[in-house]
This record gives sequence, structure tokens and C-alpha cells, in this order.
Amino acid sequence: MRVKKRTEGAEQVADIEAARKAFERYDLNGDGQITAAEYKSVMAQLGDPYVTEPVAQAVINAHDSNGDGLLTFDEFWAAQNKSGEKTA
Ligand SMILES: [Ca+2]
Ligand SMILES: [Ca+2]
Repeated sequence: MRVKKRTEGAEQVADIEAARKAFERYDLNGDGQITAAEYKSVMAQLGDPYVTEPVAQAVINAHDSNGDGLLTFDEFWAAQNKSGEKTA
């Protein structure tokens, strides 16, 4: 009898790959950090022109764990993993 192999490890990798793709979509200049200006222009491209730069900065600040005003992939990834659970 054959048992379906479970690839739990692979699923996690797929998740982080998806997150990385999403991150790269926001990181327009590819320097590994998302700025408020980048976030704003991507949201505008996605059809949300109401995200102004102060709004974008507030979104970034909400996930910016080291307080430099920029979002790294680590911070972005942590935000994905703790969505729904607010500790602040
Ligand atoms: Ca960037
Ligand atoms: Ca940061």
C-alpha cells in the first residue's frame, strides 16, 4: 500500500517564498527595504490611490520592529506570521 508523503517542510518553504515574492513586489528598487514611498506607489498601482504617504508610513511603522521607518523582509515576514495577534 502506498501512503501519500507529507511535505510539511516544503509547505513552509512555499509560504516564505510567497512572502518573499510579495515583499519584492513592494520593494521597487530592490534594496531589501520597503519605504513609505514604495508602499504608496504599489498600493496606487494595485488600485488604491487613497493610501497617502503618511498612511503608508503608519502601516510600515506598525510592523517596523527596530523603528528605522523602513520594512525589511524579516519585519515583513514577522508581520505575516503574527497577523491577527496584536501585542502592541
Ligand atoms: Ca526599497
Ligand atoms: Ca525596520
